[in-house]
Amino acid sequence: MTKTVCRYSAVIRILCVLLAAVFLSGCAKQELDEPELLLGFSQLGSESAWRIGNTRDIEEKAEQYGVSLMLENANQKQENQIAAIRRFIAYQVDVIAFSPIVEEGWDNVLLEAKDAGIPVILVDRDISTENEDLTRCHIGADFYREGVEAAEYLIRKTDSEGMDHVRIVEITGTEFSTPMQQRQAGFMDTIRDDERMEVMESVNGDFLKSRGAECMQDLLERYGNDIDVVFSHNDEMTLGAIPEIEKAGYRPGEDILIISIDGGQDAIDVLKEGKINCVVECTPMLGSALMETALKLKAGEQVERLIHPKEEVFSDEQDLTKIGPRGY
Ligand code: GYE
Repeated sequence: MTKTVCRYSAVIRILCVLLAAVFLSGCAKQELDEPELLLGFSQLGSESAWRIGNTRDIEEKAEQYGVSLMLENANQKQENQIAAIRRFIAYQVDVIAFSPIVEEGWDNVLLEAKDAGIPVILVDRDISTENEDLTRCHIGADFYREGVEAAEYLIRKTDSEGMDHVRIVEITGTEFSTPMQQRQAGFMDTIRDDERMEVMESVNGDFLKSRGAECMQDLLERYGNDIDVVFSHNDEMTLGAIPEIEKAGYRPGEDILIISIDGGQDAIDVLKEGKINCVVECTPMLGSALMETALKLKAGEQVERLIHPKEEVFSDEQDLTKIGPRGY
């Protein structure tokens, strides 16, 4: 009888040990599976190949870095972005990132994030605020430099073609956005002292292909043969404008010089065909820098205040066969 009890208790002890082992290994697994970081990201929309490439890159890099991503697309509306940031705060994400569609109007919601102790990263575009503490870091291109590069290309081209009067039309991006303001400022500041340059008109194309086409149609109707150069703030609007130039009987890249910004695959293909003269690169591949910065913030480490990716200029001055696939 005693022997049987002993044997039972030994079996029970072994079972308990096994159960504990299973339970503990379950816990350890759960710990491993739990993401290190929950990141809320508000994307501003999907207006261009650049934006779509940017969203895809952020999704892919989140996966690679083991970051759990809550992604919301604001469909070009600031109020949607503000609502998304409020949802991220309510959800108590570890870090918030967003690409602000315009520069003004963020202070209130960012104060709420600050009060909740959630660090905020600006991706791509910047904001305008008196209170620098509302965000921790900005990861995005140097848009002013892009405008300067576009103008410097034009000055070199003007020299090499021996043009003495250059009449320019500018198709700008979304009003009050950082790239629109900075690209324009960089371009204007660089051509200002060059007496050959005349900007006949700046029109707003909102970074959209359809608007680029409409703007170009209208500009051609009003200025026709007088247009020497189109400076367009992104590839999408450029790709909308080119067929309109052809329909009006001009050769883009020859009769009218075309300068664009972004460097997506479609625009690079058209550059290779000779219908665009220069594309200043603006890379949408900001995902790795975003994940690394967010992980550092979660770990309580210091981060750089401003991170500019390295970018190039592609133009008819180079051997274009060397440009590799763009990935967006
Ligand atoms: O150039 C344009 C896009 O903010 C840099 O937004 C970005 C701009 C980009 O839609 O294509």
